[in-house]
Amino acid sequence: MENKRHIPDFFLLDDNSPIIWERRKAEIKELFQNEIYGHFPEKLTPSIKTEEREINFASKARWESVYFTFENDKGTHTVKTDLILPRGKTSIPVFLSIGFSADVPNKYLPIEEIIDNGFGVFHFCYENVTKDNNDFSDGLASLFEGDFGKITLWAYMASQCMDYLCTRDEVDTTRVAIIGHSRLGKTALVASAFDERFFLTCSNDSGCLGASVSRGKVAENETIEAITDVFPFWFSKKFLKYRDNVNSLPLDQHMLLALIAPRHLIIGTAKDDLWADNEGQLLSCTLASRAWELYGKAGLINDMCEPCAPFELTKGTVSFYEREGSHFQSRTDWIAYMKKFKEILNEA
Ligand code: GTR
Repeated sequence: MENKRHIPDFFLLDDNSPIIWERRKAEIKELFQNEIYGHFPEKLTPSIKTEEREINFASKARWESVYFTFENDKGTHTVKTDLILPRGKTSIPVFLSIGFSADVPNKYLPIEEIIDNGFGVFHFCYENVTKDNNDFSDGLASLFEGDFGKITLWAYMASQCMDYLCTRDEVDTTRVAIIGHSRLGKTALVASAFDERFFLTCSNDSGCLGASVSRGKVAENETIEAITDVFPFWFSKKFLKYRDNVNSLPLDQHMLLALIAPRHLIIGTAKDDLWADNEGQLLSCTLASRAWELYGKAGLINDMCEPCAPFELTKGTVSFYEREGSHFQSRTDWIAYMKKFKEILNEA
């Protein structure tokens, strides 16, 4: 796909050596934290309590609520999460789901279907971490000082969940997929960019400041100005200086995707979701693919059409797809993600 939006070359590599790329990656992580999302707070070690739930999906699964209690000299905060694992299985690949609802299942999370496909689910509701508003005295935010946005805190929790999964013998911790929709699709990307333990990243309809490039938006697309009008607290305070000056950003969103290389990445989009700028998300995948090539892998292979046929994920380690319909994390999306996850597992 042609770089019609003239996105500058933020890779800035003298040559294609992986060592130079690793060094540049560290700089890019700094830039994302300094300029857009804010800094990840210090890592706390939570105390964990688990509670077995009676409902067990027709005895096919074990459901435990897992409570993470974080504590430091500023206070304490507990986050409830839910772990549902197919019963009697070992080496279970798991979806770590960052969700809008604490309910299990919920409209975005068809637990039984996921279990039936052989996957476990570890789920947390983002507002159990910290509320989706400007109040930084709430939840986990109250334990830390510094300039971080709420997306960073939700991503911080995802890493904590990964730590916990590593303590579970039934889980294949080398096969954990992180998934989120919309603002939580942005969060899934940030979490995976900063935590290389995620094997697969499924970012659903993430759009502006998620998978889509920030430059070259048209009237129907969400811009930095529009998003920071309503959700300034998702980002660092420093980010506001780019509101009407997108071209001065020292990077663009494809570099966030590039940080996920050489791992598996799926960018899911919905045809009617003009706000999310699907062309900008496809361009992002195209430009980011250079990072996969640095590891000797194909990133996006888009040999179908642009965008690809509905319900078909493109081949390659970076998969893009555009389904019919509007902004939603639908069963159609889940089916596509699970199919791809299985394909990857079978290749290994
Ligand atoms: C919109 C926001 C989008 C997207 C969405 C959501 O209003 O502007 O960037 O994240 O919310 O999270 O539902």
